[in-house]
Amino acid sequence: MKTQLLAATAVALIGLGPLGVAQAQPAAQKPTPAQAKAFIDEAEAQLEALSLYVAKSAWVRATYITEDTQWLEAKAVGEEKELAAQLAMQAARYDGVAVDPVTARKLKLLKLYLTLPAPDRAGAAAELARLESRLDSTYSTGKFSYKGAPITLNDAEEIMRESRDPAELKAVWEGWRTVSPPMRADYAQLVALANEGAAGLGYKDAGVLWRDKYDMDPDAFAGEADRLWSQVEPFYKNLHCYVRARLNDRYGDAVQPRTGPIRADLTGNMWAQSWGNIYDVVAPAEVRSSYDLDELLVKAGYDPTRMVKTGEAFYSSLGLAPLPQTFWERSMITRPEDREVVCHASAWNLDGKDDIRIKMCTRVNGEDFFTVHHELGHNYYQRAYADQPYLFKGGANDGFHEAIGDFAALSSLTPTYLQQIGLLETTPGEAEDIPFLLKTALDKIAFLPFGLMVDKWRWQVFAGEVTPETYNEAWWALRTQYQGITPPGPRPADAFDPGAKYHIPGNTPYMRYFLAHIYQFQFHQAACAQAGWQGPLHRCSVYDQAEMGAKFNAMMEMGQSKPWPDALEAFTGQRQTDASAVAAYFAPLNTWLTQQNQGEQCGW
Ligand code: X8Z
Ligand code: ZN
Repeated sequence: MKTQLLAATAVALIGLGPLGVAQAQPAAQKPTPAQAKAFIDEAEAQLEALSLYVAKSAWVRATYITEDTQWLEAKAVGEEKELAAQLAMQAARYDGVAVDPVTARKLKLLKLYLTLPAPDRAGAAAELARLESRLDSTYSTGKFSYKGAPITLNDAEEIMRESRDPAELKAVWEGWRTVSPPMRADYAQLVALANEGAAGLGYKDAGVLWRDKYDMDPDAFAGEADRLWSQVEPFYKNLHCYVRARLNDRYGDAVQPRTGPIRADLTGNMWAQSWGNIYDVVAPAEVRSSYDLDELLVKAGYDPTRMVKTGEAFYSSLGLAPLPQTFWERSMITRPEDREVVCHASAWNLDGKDDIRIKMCTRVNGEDFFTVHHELGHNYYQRAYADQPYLFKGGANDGFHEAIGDFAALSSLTPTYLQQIGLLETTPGEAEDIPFLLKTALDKIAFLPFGLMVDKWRWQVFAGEVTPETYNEAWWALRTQYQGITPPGPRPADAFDPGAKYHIPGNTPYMRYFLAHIYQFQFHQAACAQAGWQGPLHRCSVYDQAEMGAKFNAMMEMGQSKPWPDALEAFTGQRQTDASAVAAYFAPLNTWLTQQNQGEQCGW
C-alpha cells in the first residue's frame, strides 16, 4: 500500500529526496523544510491508513462489549498509539526548521494526536490501550442492586430524573457509585503511563499536553478558563441561591438546609451537572409554564427514530444536506436488549468521509431531544470538514465540536420552533419568558462549574498534586468549591466518585464542554444578528435560515486547518471567547433571580 511504504522506524533514519527517493542523512545536518513536509505528509498518510481499522474496532466494541471485542479494540488502538508515539517523537527532529504554516500546524497536531500518548517503549502502547478499553467497558456495563434487582445507569438516571423522594434519590445516587471503586487502580496506572508518554514528547505531564490544544500557551489557557468562569460565576451563584431556597421549601431543613451547599442527589441529575429535570420543584409560583417538553413528545407519539429525524430536519432547514442512508442503517439509536453497549451518547465518522453515525440509548424525553441535536451537530461538523487533509479533520478546538449541536438546540428548544413543528399548538406569550429562561439556565448555567471542575481535577491528578489516596477528597473539594454541592451522606473510604462520571473512565477531556457552553451563545448571538432578529436573544430561532446556515457551514468546513480564533472570526467576527453573549441571553432572568433572592444568604 502506498501509504505504508515506509516503516515508521525507517522514517527516523532516512530523509526523502526531492523525488521521494530515500537518502542518507548526515546526523548533525539540520533537516530542510522540504524534508519536514515530506515527513509530515508520510506520517499523515500512515495514520490515515490505520484509522478505519481503529474506528471499526472501536465501534464494534462500543456497540457489543465482550472480552473479545475489548481485545480487538485494544489491539487496534495499541497499534495506532505505537505508530503515533513514534511519529510524534520523530517530528521533534523538525523543531526549529523554517517550515510553511501548514506543515508547522500539522507537526504540532501530530504531537497532540493522542489524548493519552503512549510511552515509546515495547509493550507500553498495548498496555495503555488495554486499560482504556477496560475502564470504558467497566463503566458502561456497570450495574448495582436496587430493591433486590440489578439496575443499569439508564434506569438509575430515570429515577434521578423522576423521583422526588430524598431517601430513594440517596440510595440510587450512592448505588451508582458502587461501580467505580474497582476502577481506581486501573485509572492510576493509566495516569502514570500517559504521563510517561507526555514526558517523552517534552511535556511536564499529560495535563499540560491537554492544555496545549488551544493555540496558546498551556498556562495562558488555564488562565482563560478562570477568566471565563469569573464572567459567569455571579450569575451561577444567583441561580444556586434560588434553587437551594426552593429545595429547602420543598424538602425542609433536615434534607436541604437553606444555607450551605446543595445536596447533589436532589438536582434531578446523577452528577448534578444540569438541573432542568427539577424544573417542577423550582418553578415560580406566580408564572406557570404552559408546557412540558417530556409530555409533548410522549403525547405526540414520538419514538427515538422520529426524534432523530426531527433533528435532521432542523439541520436541513439550515441548508445542510440530509444524512446519508448508511446513517440510518448503521447508527445505534436505542439500547439493544441482547448485549452490553456503551450507552453514553456519541457521534462517529468512521471513514473520514460520509460514514457518519450516532450511538445513543435514546429515550423519549426533552433531555434526549436535546442530546439528539447535540450528537447530530458532531456529525454535520465531521461531514463539513471531510475534505480537509487527515490531520485537519477536527474541530477548530474541541469546544467548537461540542458547541455545534448545542447551538442548533438553542433554537430547536424554543417554543417558537416547537410550535412550527407542531409540538405546541400556540406560542406562549412574554409572560412565559422567565419560566423558559429558568428552565434553560437550570441546564446551561448549572453546568458551567461542573464543566470547569472535572478537568481541574484531572489536571491536578496528572500533575501529581492529587494521588490515588486523595482522588475522592480532591474531587469533592472541587465539587464544593465550584458547584456548591455536597454528597447526600459521608462517602465510604474506598469511594472513587470521579470514576462514576463517564468521561473519567472514558478519558474524554472535559474542558471542551465548559467552552462549548460559552461558544454556543456566541454562535447564537451572531447567527440571530445575521438572520436580522430584533427581539430578545432567548426568543430567537434560526430554523429555516439557510443563508446563515451557509456561513455557519463555511466555518465548519475549515475543520482544524486554522487556529480557532480564525474560525470564530469567520462566523462571528470575534476572535475572543467571551461570555457576554451568555449574559445578554439570560439578562431578564438574572434580574428576576436577584429580586427573588432578596433576604437570602447566598453563597455556601
Ligand atoms: O458527553 C456529552 C455528550 C457526548 S459528547 C452526550 N456531554 C457531556 C456530558 O454528558 O457530561 C454533553 C454535555 C456534557
Ligand atoms: Zn458531544
